[in-house]
Amino acid sequence: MIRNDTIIAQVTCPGKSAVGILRVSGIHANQVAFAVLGKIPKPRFATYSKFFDESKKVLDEGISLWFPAPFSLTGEDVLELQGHGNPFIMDLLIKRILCLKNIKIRIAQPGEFCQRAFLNGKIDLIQAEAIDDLINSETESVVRASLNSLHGNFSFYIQKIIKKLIEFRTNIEASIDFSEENIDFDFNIFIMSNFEKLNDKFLKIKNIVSEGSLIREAKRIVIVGPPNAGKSSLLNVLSCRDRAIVTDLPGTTRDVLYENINIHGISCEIIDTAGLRETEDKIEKIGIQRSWEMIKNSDHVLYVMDKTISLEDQKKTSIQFMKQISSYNIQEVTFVLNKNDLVEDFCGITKIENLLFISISALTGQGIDILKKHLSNRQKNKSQEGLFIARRRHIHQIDLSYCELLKAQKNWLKYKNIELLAESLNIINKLLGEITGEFTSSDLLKRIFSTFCIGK
Ligand SMILES: Nc1nc2c(ncn2[C@@H]2O[C@H](COP(=O)(O)OP(=O)(O)OP(=O)(O)O)[C@@H](O)[C@H]2O)c(=O)[nH]1
Ligand SMILES: [Mg+2]
Repeated sequence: MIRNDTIIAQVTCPGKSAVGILRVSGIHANQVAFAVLGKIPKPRFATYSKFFDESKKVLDEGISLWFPAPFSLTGEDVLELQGHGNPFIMDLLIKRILCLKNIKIRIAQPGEFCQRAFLNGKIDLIQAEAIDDLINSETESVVRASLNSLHGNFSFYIQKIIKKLIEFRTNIEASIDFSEENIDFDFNIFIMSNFEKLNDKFLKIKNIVSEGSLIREAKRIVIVGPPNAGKSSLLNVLSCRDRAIVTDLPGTTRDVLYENINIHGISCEIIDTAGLRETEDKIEKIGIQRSWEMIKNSDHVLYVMDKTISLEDQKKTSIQFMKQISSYNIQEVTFVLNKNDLVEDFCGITKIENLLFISISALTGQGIDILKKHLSNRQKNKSQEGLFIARRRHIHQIDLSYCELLKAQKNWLKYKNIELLAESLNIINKLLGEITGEFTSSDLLKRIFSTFCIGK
C-alpha cells in the first residue's frame, strides 16, 4: 500500500543524550537523503555522514542508514539519521526536513511507523502491540513474553485455529446442498470430532492467554482480615515506605490503598483494605463493602490474622473465610499469621488442612522474605518459556469466538443445519481475524496505535 505522504519523528527520547535518532519513512525519504546528505547512503550500511542545512552548512554529523522498500521496518523507504542527542540539534534537523520544498512530509503520529508496518504486511496486529508492550515492559517476564509475541508465537496459535476453522468450513460448505435427512452418521461424527478438536484448541489458548495477561497486568494482591491484625503494617513493610496510617485503634483503615511494587521481578499491585467486622459506623461499612469488592477481583488474597489468638480460632477463622469466598473465582489465598514477635514461635510456612499459613512479623520484618518468595514463586513458575503477552482485547476476542463455537455446537445438535453452522464458523473466523488484524475497523486501529509513543 503506497501512501503519498512521508513521515518523520525522533525515535530516541527527547532531552539530552549521547545520540539522537531521526527516522524518515515514505516515498520521499530518498529526496530527504539527497537534500540532507547530498546522496543516498549505501543500503543497510552504517555510513558516516555530514547533515547539511539548505545553504550546505553542516548542521551535525553522525551515522546515516538507508533501508530501501520493502526491506525496512515499515515496508517503505526508510532513512535514519543518528546525530548528537541535543534537543536543539534534533529540532533544527527536523525543521530543516519539514521545510523541504516539493515534498509532502509531516511529523509522524504516535505509533505511525508501526501502523505502516502493519498496513504493509510486515507485522500483524499482535506483533505491533507486542512492540509497544516490549517498550513499556517493567519486568523480565513481561520482556520475555512480549518478545515471544513479537516473534509471532501468539499469532501462530491463532493462525492454527483459523486454519482448522477454514478446513472445517470448506468441508461444511461443500456439503451445503445436503438436506437434514441426508446427513448420515459418518458426517455427523466428522462434525462432532471437529467441534471437539476446536474446543481443545480454544481451551488451550484461553489458558495461555489468561497467564499472559496476568504477567502484563501486574498481579493483584489484596490484604484483608480483621481490624488491628496488621494489614496496613504489612503493606508498609512490603512497599518499604510509610504508605498507610498504622495505629492500635481497630478500624484505622477505612478506604482502599494501592501500592505498586516489584517482588523479585514480578510486578504486583498491593491493596490494603478496611478490616472485616460487623459495624454500625457508616464510613467503615462502605470501606468493608469495598474490601469485599477487592477480594472478588484479586489474583491472590492475603488474609492477615493476629497470631496471638488461639490455634483453634486461627483454624476457625480461616475455614470460615474460605466458605465465605467459595463462590468467587479467586486463584490463591494465603493466611498470614502476623505479630510472630509476640509469640516468639516458628517463622515460616505451614499447611493446615490444605490451607497455607505463613508466620511473619510486620513490625520486625521476620518472615517477610519468605512471604515475598511465596508471592513471586507461583508466578515465576508460570512464566515459562513460550508464554506470550496478551492484552484484554485478545482475551475478549477469544472469549467471543469460544462462545460462538459453543453456540454453533448447540445449534448443530438441535437443528443439524449446515448453513447455520457454516455461518457460525464464518463469524468465529472473523472474530479471531480481528486479533491478528486480518479483519479490523479503522476505529480499532486508531485506538490501538494512538497509545503508542511518537517515533514508534
Ligand atoms: N508486635 C507487633 N505489633 C504489630 C505488628 N504488626 C502490626 N502491629 C501493631 O498492630 C496495630 C495495628 O496495626 P495496623 O497495621 O494498623 O493494623 P490493620 O490491620 O491495618 O488495622 P485496621 O486498619 O484497623 O483494620 C498497630 O499498633 C501496629 O503497630 C507485628 O508484627 N508485631
Ligand atoms: Mg489498616
